[in-house]
Amino acid sequence: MKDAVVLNQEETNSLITISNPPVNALSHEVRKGLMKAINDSLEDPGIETLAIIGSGKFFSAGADIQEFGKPSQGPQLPEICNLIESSRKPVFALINGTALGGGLELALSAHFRIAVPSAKIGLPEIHLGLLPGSGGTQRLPRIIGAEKALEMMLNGNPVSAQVGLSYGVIDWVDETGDLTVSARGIIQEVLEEKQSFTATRERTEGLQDEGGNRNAIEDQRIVWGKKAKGLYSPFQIIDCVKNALSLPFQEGLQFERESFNRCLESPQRKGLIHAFFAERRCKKIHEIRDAQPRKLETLAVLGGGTMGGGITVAALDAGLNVVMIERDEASLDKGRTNVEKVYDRHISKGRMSSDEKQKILSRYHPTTDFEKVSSADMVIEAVFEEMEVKKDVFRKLDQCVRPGTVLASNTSYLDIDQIASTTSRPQDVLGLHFFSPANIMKLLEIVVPSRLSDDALATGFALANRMGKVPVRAGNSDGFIGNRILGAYAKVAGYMMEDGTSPYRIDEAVRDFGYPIGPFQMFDLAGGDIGWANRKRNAESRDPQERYVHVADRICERGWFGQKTGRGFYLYEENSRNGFEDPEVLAIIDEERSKKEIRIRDYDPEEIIRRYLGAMVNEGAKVLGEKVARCPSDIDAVQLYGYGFPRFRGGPMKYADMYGIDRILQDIQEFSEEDPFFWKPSELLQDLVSKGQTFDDLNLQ
Ligand code: 3H9
Repeated sequence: MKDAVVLNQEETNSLITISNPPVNALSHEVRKGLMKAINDSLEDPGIETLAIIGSGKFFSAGADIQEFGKPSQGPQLPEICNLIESSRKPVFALINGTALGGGLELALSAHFRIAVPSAKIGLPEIHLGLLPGSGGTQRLPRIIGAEKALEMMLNGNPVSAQVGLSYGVIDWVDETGDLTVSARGIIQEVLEEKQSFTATRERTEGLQDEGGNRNAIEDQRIVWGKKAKGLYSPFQIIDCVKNALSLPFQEGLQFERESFNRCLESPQRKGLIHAFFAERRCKKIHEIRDAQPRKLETLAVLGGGTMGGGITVAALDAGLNVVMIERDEASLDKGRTNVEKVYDRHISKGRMSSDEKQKILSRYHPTTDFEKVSSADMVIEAVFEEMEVKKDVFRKLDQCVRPGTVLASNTSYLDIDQIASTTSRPQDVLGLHFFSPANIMKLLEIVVPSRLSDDALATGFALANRMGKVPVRAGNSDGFIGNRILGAYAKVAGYMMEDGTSPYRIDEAVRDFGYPIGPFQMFDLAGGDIGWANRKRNAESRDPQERYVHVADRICERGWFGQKTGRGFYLYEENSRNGFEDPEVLAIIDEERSKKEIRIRDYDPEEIIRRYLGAMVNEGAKVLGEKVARCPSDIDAVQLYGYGFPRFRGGPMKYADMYGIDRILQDIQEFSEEDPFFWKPSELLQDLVSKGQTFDDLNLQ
């Protein structure tokens, strides 16, 4: 095994290289190596200076987040940072690329920082439910003041080397193209001029503007008071920075350590780190490991409606040529408008110039000529969600496209095998379920019918990658992963409403759990007519044992389809998305309850969540048992990126593990006494409980 830290003596300088691909995470091996290399260099009388650099494109992406939650092994990063800072020999951080989290904290404890122009520096711990825990909350404000330090820690986004230079975090940006050579010059100058160097803990530039610092703390408290939505670590960060301004360094450091440990133990940290790995795991698809994606330069999109327009923008933004095909000029005009208005909005917000828009649109080719599909490497059909309509389109495509063209259906529910069977090339046909607005929503379900070839599947994943989507492999089952699970918890929301709980209280409980909106707000946003049409379509095949709530139908019968008609479960003022409670809706619900002589039960928020999540997890386990999803964390990724599940809870399957899957099963068994048809416990869930396992045990490594 190669050493994780390599020490090279260059005349009187020790060059210490972190070499832990792919991102130089500060694992136990790296920490051990750093400690030894630094101590050796400090003890060596022939060494006058130390320089720390990363191998490859990263300085370091910070602590090894795989280690969190496992027993920790020394030396710890704070010790290493303290050792660097207290060195009598000047230490230089040579930031050769991205420096994040503990990586930047390592650099902050050095006496000088030299960065390449492409370097990015940041403190993203907040995204993992953590705070910079190696002195970052204490050192950074001493250099750049509370306002900018809080900005970096609370938005968690990295800044460029130039911005770092303007803040004073970076001392030099190397423009020569050879960081180690120019560093040698700088190190020499520091030595020759016998420049004094100050430990970061002794620096005071950032502490001068006491009033400004105090205001920054108070401002952020107000901002996060409004937007935290249950998040824990932002307030811990603010407290740490406040203490950096008022406490002696050692005490501030101690406070930071205790706060960091609290965050580390919190369920939010567990949920957020699970989400981080879930997002990456879903891209590792065993069956296409050796497959080559097909060529993908030109995409044809059939349909210029909301979905077709969004997909077109996503593809243009990914650098592809897009042929948009509509059946007549009027529809094509609407398609054009759907695409252009996205870029016009960017222009009006100052995010894009007209020239940039024109440049992007030069790759956009709207047409009514269906034959133009022959120029495409891939076709995505986004026409009306109706099996016969889709089948017709695929029959036509089969006649017109070149051999090897990948054919995708953007459908939310329909059977892709049936669609594929209308062509002579089922190996080229797959499902791509985009979420609206398709240019913004990150989730893409990639639906795999039985005869799909590996390279066509690899092309689907390659498209997702170019578009910056989170792709989740889904089996070909009604509603795939996401809409199938949605079907279950939407039903339970309806049951609770009919049982006696106001839809507005249900929405409130779901929001308090961490969702941006509740289920009834979501129905109004999506448009009640779509679900209504679906229910009517499925009416005949519905099992008579299934409980059916008529309230949504009664609302739709009045033409109240949600936001777009100004009325649904909520009442909307003109051009407003904020709905008000509607007494007439409550009256409709009451009437339905009386018809069925329902014994009224007003569930409290805890009970609402028990039922809502119970239904979600049970259906998730069924989806898993039927192999529609590969592993539990794929289901989590779907819910996180497509349905607004609160990220800090990690996703429904992670939530179930943390809540206890035995408790989930008990809940389901309790509810099944009222409605055994709906609350049938998943076999897989029962199996896991009986074996004492968790969903996490089923996650692919
Ligand atoms: C911290 O530092 C705490 C300290 O304040 C206090 C400590 C006491 N550890 O994303 P990619 C893996 S908290 C372990 O696909 P990209 C990742 O899983 C940490 N592994 O590439 C993937 O593995 P695989 C603060 C990590 O180029 C591979 O590297 N730091 C870590 O699109 C490539 O990743 C952060 O929060 C890690 N820290 O993006 C940074 N980072 O190939 C989190 C990555 O097996 N990381 N991996 O799937 C990121 O934001 C992005 O990964 C990064 C690279 C921008 C670095």
